[in-house]
Amino acid sequence: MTTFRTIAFACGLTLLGGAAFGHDVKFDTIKVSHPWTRATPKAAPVGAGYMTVVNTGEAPDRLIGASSDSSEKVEIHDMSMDGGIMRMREVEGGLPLKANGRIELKPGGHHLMFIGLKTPFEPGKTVKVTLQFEKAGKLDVDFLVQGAAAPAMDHSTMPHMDHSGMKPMGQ
Ligand SMILES: [Cu+2]
Repeated sequence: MTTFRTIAFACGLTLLGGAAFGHDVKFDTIKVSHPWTRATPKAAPVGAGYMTVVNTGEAPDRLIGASSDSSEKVEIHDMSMDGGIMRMREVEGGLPLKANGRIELKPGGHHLMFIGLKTPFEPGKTVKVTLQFEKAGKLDVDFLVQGAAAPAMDHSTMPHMDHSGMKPMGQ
């Protein structure tokens, strides 16, 4: 599917610094560090999740999907600039994870997209997510909800970001 979306308002705001706190979840050959998400305004349709996934095994693996009771579905997204507008799309086939490699899901890049939120994400709470790996299988991870008033945007990493195509966060 090549569904380009312009609903970048939730995961397009590149508020960095969210990895300053967090926790690790170890599962056989997979370690997930600092899984976190951001608090969402009331009635927000989507949220974004971030984490670092480390493959400590000797064989490659692949993050092929995720699910959560918190939302109707969870997709793996990529984000890119297109003519000054930030767009994101679902990653086909998931994210490859090399042997002894890592993938980082972070603002402005790959992220989990929670679509159809059932309740807002509240600061200090956790969002339960089941990650699905091709070889390692399912891994339950609690994503910490960070306050929406996160540290300011770092334009040095995304100098050409244009917010004009985004909806406000409506806080
Ligand atoms: Cu997204």
